[in-house]
Amino acid sequence: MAARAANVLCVIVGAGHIARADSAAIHLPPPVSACDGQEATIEAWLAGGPVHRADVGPLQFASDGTVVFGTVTLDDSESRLRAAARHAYDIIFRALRDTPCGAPLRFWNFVPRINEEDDGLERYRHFNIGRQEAFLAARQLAFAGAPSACAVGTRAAALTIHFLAARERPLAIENPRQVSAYLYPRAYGPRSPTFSRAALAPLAGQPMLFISGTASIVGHESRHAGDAVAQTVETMANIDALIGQASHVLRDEVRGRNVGRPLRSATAASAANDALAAGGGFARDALDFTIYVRRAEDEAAVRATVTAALGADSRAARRAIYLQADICRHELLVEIEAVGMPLAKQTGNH
Ligand code: 3EB
Repeated sequence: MAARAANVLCVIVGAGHIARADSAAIHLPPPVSACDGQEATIEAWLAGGPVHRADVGPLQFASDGTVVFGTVTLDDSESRLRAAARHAYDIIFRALRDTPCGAPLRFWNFVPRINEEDDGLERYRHFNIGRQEAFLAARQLAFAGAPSACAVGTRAAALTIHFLAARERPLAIENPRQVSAYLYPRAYGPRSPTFSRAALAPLAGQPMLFISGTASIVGHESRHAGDAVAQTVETMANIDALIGQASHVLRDEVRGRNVGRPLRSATAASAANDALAAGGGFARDALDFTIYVRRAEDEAAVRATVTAALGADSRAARRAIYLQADICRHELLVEIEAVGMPLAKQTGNH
């Protein structure tokens, strides 16, 4: 991390690793625990310029004027989770409306008791109802073009949502092996999840790829119930499909084939151009992976499988972080997300 403390948007780090307190950065405890018990830095986002804070009510908000990191925590024990999700996203979208960085890129959702039922419906499905309602009410893209996201369980008592937003809408990317989550059939809940499989956004002058929480799902069905290793292999196949699709979209962006999509812009095109001129395209080894494992006892086997897929000596394998968390479908044991720049030119922004 070469940036000065003043340019830190946010640091998510365990107790005992408290970062410098002399900046405007948001400091957050991790909403989920590391599998190895080492509460090292889980996430850190840097900005290109001086960061200012603009907290509103329960929302903490840090920005350099080109990118925003925000977080909101809402107790959902009194009100229902559906209402808490709706309220949290209402607050976020209202705050974004008042900044030049109104385009959400990436959401991280941490949901208490995610697989338990309230009133006969799984809490993740209640969450999906509140989230989609808020997107529609705020006229945010809830289907094609939605930001990327993950949603996992947390042992914390409160619903916690982190997000990044920027000036331009990201380019949304879907996975050819999977039905878009926003088009899932009703069997998975009354309202579909609101996220794209990945999002591509120009940040720091380069296209940054945000791969959403990805699991062992083909079409819309879970695969390999009960088998954490087979789920990991399937999930990595989904990640590879997304990386391929993202490189494809990047090339199309440069060739101007995305004209008419809401996402095209001069800066996005020029950032994509620079990346391709430098021989870029996305590749596993240029990404930072976070792996969520439901059962602590599966961690060693999941880690071995991910390490083999990434290459034992690879940068990506060395940098991967393993966290223990419940996943959004009870049969899913592993969820993986990844973020990074194209291969040729990378900067440490994570
Ligand atoms: C969310 O924001 C994303 O349905 O394929 C994680 C992993 C998530 C897999 C899927 C959804 C899926 O709801 C949660």
